[in-house]
Amino acid sequence: MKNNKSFDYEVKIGLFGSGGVGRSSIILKFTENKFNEEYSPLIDEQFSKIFNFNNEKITFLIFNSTPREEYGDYFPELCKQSNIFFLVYSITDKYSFNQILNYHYKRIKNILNVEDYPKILIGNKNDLTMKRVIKTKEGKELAKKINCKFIETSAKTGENINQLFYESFNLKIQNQNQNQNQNQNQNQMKKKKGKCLLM
Ligand SMILES: Nc1nc2c(ncn2[C@@H]2O[C@H](COP(=O)(O)OP(=O)(O)O)[C@@H](O)[C@H]2O)c(=O)[nH]1
Ligand SMILES: [Mg+2]
Repeated sequence: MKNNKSFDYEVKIGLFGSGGVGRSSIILKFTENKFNEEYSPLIDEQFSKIFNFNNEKITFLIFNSTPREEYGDYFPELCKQSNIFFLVYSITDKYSFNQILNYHYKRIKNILNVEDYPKILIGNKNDLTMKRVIKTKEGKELAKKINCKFIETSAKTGENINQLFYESFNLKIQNQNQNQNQNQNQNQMKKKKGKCLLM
């Protein structure tokens, strides 16, 4: 549903994943169409980008952080700021893949205190074919297990980067509609209950 602010839609995305999987690079590619070979593990990053899809103006607010002791734990704050969650691993790094289920997926769930939340599983560095250790099939299976879409990206070549953000917009709309339906159902239940009491 559209709102009355200066933008048509707003999608708030939080990126989660082990250090070095390419979260900053995905953001840089999407926001500036640039890629940097150097690794700079910056801490709190916030970006916004207005994007036009089919004449709809979408504002993406993007939050990124690596939880690190010395900078304090930004993870819970990041969860609360986000309404769409990107769970990112690198297809060249088994540890980062395992950490999605063992750490990121579960920790977000605990912080939000919900059964499920809107998320996309992302296997990044898809261009590094020779260094691949996580098969596409394994990514798909994990996505099924945690109930979300799966997409393989390359922040270097730009493969699937715009599609990823477009998917996040779709997910946001889906989620909004679901919440509205739930609210409507709850209101109808209340009305029905009210009627019963009058009889
Ligand atoms: N070949 C390749 N390298 C990538 C890709 N994404 C990130 N990198 C590199 O991996 C390193 C870590 O990326 P970065 O975005 O800083 O990771 P972050 O810690 O998750 O933010 C950097 O040297 C990037 O240049 C990718 O899709 N393909
Ligand atoms: Mg980074």
